[in-house]
Amino acid sequence: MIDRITELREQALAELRALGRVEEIEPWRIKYLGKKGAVTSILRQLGALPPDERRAVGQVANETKTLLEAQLAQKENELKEAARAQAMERERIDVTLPGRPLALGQVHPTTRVLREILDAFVIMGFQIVEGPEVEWDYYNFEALNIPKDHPARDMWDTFYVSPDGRPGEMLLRTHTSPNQVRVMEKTRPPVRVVVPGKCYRYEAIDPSHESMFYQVEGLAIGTNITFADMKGTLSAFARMLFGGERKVRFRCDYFPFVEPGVDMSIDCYVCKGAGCRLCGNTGWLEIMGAGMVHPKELERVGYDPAVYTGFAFGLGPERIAMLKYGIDDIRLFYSNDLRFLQQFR
Ligand code: FA5
Repeated sequence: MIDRITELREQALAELRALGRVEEIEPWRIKYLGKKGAVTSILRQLGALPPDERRAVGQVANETKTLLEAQLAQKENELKEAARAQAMERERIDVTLPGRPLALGQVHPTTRVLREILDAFVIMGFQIVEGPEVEWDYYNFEALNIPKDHPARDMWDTFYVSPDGRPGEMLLRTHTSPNQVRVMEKTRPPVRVVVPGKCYRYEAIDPSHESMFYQVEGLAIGTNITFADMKGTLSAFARMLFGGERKVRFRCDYFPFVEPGVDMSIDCYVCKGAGCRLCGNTGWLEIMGAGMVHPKELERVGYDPAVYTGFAFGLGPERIAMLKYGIDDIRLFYSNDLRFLQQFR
């Protein structure tokens, strides 16, 4: 019997030594020390032995049990420690490795120029306000002296939305000019505002025309505001954006909501007016439409045209950006080509 126990002990110890993972411990314990384990069943059989043999066998069996329990505890600790060390090794961080560079975004060229434009007018005392992109026909056309049959509607054709019961009366605004009316309806003079925002047109898209583009509208109303004030303000703006030596030119133009109306150009800063590719050999670059606010528009919002006068202007930031950065195709702005966008850091 004692030989059997000794053999069993050696077998159990050999198997225990061979264990390599914490999860293998429990099956081993059940096999030898569990309720129905090999050592436990020997201890159970002790009662059936003759008394003199029972003492000697009992001592060996109990010693074996104690030894195996102690060895089990030690092995369990060793395996747990090894598992912890392995986990640490797996999760080790090499703090000397160089970091992965983060991809930094940058401001879109339109936003960049938009900010420059707005800054220039804010310096001159204008406030920035915004208006809706989805607009009533009334504000986009009617209130700007463009009734339903007016030919100007052809050059400002747009996308219509049809709210219930009012088809054809709501549209995507074709310019920021509706905000002249919206601002005047809400405030009393003096008014000095610039209104940036997106505009939409049913456009044959080409290198200088998009169907979605930005505009900045400007409006100044007060007493004694003259055409000379408009020229002075817009010239100062052009020089802030394009350099102090810029010459400016105002030519007659027609917009139904101003009288007189003008288009404003700067002398071409590439050829200094001599004529080149950028200015189409004219020596001039057109940058905005402007004019003195039409008395009928003032009357419509309850401003007395005998007391109040003012000027308005509208310009396209993409076109300004094209001039500033030598961009030859407006379609590049919104085609999401990173090779283009990443040049504006
Ligand atoms: C207007 O939209 C007038 N509301 C401007 C104005 C305001 C005149 C106040 C007088 C007083 P125009 O259609 O010319 O005018 O557009 C003004 C500017 O918007 C253009 O000079 C151009 O820079 C930009 N623009 C117009 N159409 C497009 C287009 N399809 N794509 C890109 N930019 C455009």
